[in-house]
Amino acid sequence: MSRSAPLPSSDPSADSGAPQTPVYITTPIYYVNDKPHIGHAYTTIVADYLTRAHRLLGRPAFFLTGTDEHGARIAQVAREHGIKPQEWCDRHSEHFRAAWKRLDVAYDQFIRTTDKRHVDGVRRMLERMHAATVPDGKPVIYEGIYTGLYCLGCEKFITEKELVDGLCPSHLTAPQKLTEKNYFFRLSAFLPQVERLINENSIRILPEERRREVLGLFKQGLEDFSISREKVDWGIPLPFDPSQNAYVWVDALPNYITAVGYGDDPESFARWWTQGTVIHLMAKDILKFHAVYWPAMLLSIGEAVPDQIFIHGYFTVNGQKMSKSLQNAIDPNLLVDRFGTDGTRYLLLTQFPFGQDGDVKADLFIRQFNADLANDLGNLVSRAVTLIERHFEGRRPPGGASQPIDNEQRQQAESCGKRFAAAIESLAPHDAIGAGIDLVRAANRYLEKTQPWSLAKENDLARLGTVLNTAVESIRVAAIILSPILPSKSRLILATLGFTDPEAELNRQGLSGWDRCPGPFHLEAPIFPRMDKVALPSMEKALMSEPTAVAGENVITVDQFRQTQLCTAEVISAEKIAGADRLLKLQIALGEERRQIVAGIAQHYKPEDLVGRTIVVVANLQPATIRGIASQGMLLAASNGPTLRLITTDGPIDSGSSIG
Ligand code: ME8
Repeated sequence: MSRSAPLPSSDPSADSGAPQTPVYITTPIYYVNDKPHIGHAYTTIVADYLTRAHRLLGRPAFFLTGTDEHGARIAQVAREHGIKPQEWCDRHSEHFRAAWKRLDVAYDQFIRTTDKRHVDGVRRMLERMHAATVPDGKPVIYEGIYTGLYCLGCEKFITEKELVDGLCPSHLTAPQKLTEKNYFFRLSAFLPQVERLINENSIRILPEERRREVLGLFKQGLEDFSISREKVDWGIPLPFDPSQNAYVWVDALPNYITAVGYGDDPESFARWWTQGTVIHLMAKDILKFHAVYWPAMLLSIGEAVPDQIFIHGYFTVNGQKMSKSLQNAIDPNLLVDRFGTDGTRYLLLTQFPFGQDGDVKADLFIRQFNADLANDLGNLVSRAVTLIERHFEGRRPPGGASQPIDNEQRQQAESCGKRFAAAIESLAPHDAIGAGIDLVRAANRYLEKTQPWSLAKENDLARLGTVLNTAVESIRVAAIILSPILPSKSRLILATLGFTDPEAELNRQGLSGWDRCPGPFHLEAPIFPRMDKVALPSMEKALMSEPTAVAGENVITVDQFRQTQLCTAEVISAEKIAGADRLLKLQIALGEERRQIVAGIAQHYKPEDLVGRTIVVVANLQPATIRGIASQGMLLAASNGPTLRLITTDGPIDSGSSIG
């Protein structure tokens, strides 16, 4: 196999073999009072994408996600459901893990704030904070009385000014008035240092408008914050006063350090936290906690602050915030049912540039899936590989003389590789994915211009071989740089190009030193089969986690449909039911089994017309009693106003045959 170096990295150290700084990538830990929606999925897939991309560029990476499980709100939700908070957390944390599994999210660790290791780590941090003093000798933690308005939904105190008509604007609920003894964190003592670190980009906040927003907070003034709660019993007791539990944010933020060994694994902690490049990803809702409180907490215990905080945009659906109460949260599992794992990852990450807000129009998903994945990428692979199979028996075509257009296409592949690497460095996943798709489109244009179909007709096999070799090399590079977003389809494409161990190919680390496509080339089935436009007025309705049932618009998944067992049945006898002029009582056979059903078809069919006919019934319906008569199933009929017609088969078939 010949070696080539088609993808020089933008980072020279990748090629020199010098060790690279490890990257530590985190998502927020999600509250377990909700099920995962595409907002959570977005942050998590971006983190997964960046982790895979950094590894591809030869850099060690660690990816952390998890769930935030303590606090008054979780305790309240569990109480409302009549179960213990821990049981609630176990169940709901699992929803997140299950969703990430379906989305092929390969985290290195899934942390739960109820993990013993995390609890021990938080107590360790609080002990150190409690023992610490600020430069003028005052303690970092002090006791005080807090009176304020507390929003359970936000798990934070809110001011009168923030209320709209007396309600929290995010949750539309009235806050509680709380007065209690609390411990406070002397934030004021750390503000100048945190502001300086942000100003000099030691803590880099991206995008720029978010950095300005945070710097604006320092100007408005920020107050010391309370770190404990007296009346909340679902939390971590303060080591220096067990009558109080840690405030949920003081418990949640340190997950980033407890996960990598704060206080119990110095080697791992130094590698990922102290010496690594720490990148926190999140949306704007929790910026203040991460950009101000968290660095101040870390400074108070003498630990390193995060390097980068990236604030991505907010998904809205038809202009509205996604929320449980509005029933407009799109369930990522339903997207996977429809578009597959890689398709969903691609659609979510390409909705809008990383950092910008965006309104999701799920109705456009099918169009984009077909355009980018089925047409551009899928067709490119199938065109090139099919021609190689047809004209070179699937073997790698012999190389011929290159023309300028071939060299241009090779350069295109090289520059897309560089663009990918540069986009990853500058935290622009949207552009990094764009580099892969642009290469695919360039390769399609190259085929349009070089017309391999005509070359085949003219039997110009030398030129045909050069064109196809050039095309498959571009496909190879595109598959590599798209692999962080399309993990399994990229491997499938590499296998189609003849790589026997695509996984090993992608695990080489670093973009140089790749093998050319070895062949044999073989396309088993389309990489991304085109998706039919489903006959739905609104795709969005179909994707909501709790769909509102609107006749004709309600949608179920294939799996849900399969839960309904339909089968053929033969009508053995039929009779009217006295006093019920719409009902007939039927005795039916489902293979060997006999059943009785009651059907509302008396005004459309005479009993004698039904005997001997094959009908379709729902066989796994819970038995019901209708007008005092047992009914063990339901027959299917089509109706339209006054007309009703039985559903039947278009030829003879045994009763009890399954329908699907
Ligand atoms: O805030 N669009 O958890 P959370 C995009 N437990 N991203 C969205 C989104 C949307 N509409 N909605 C949510 C918490 N997200 C705390 C975090 S961290 C120490 C503690 C994503 O379940 C986005 O990443 O409310 C946002 O920051 C996060 O979910 C909030 O998740």
